[in-house]
Amino acid sequence: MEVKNPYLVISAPDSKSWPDSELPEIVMAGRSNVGKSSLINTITRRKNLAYVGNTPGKTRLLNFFNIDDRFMLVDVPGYGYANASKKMLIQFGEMMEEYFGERKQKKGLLIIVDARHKPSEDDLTMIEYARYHHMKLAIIATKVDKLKKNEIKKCLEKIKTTFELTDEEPLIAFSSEKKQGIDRVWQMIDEMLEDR
Ligand SMILES: Nc1nc2c(ncn2[C@@H]2O[C@H](COP(=O)(O)OP(=O)(O)O)[C@@H](O)[C@H]2O)c(=O)[nH]1
Ligand SMILES: [Mg+2]
Repeated sequence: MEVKNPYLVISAPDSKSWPDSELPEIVMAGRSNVGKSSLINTITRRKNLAYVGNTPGKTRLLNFFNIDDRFMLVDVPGYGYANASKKMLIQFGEMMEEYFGERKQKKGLLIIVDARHKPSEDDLTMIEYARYHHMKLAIIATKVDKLKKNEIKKCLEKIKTTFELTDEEPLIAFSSEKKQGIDRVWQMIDEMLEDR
């Protein structure tokens, strides 16, 4: 997949600002610092489409990227950083409940995890949203370049069992550093967009 003209439509602070668009939407979520912005830049082959290394948790915004008028990539703010206030956690939960509950265009959820670590409670909450709303979903385990060859299989297995992934819920090994897994991510997005 070659992306020609991706652009940020809006960083939406609330549902009133969600784009007035019929395009199908693919949601990307993950802990802050997991490598989500890098992944967005890597699969679109842009350096700065998604800002890398921004202050974790500073923003509570849903970023809507228009990908060649084909679909919207919805970048969820990184969750799970240490000093999040209770109020922010509640706001985040409400925002996601509203999005998953109301947004008809949602087609699939990609949850980004660090290949080296066991998924967090927040990651598990995220996968439950998708299952509850019968969305297609996939897990992307990124930063696999940080693992030794003989560790990769074991780490992926741990992620699979923690999420209790079914055969319909793929796990994709990825590295922005090594540009690994790009084709599989696009394959997954295409499948999600073809659905219905
Ligand atoms: N080694 C390695 N580092 C990565 C990879 N992806 C992201 N990083 C680094 O992880 C940090 C956080 O990345 P970022 O994309 O900003 O994470 P975000 O907070 O999830 O958007 C940065 O220092 C990136 O350079 C990867 O695939 N491999
Ligand atoms: Mg980011």
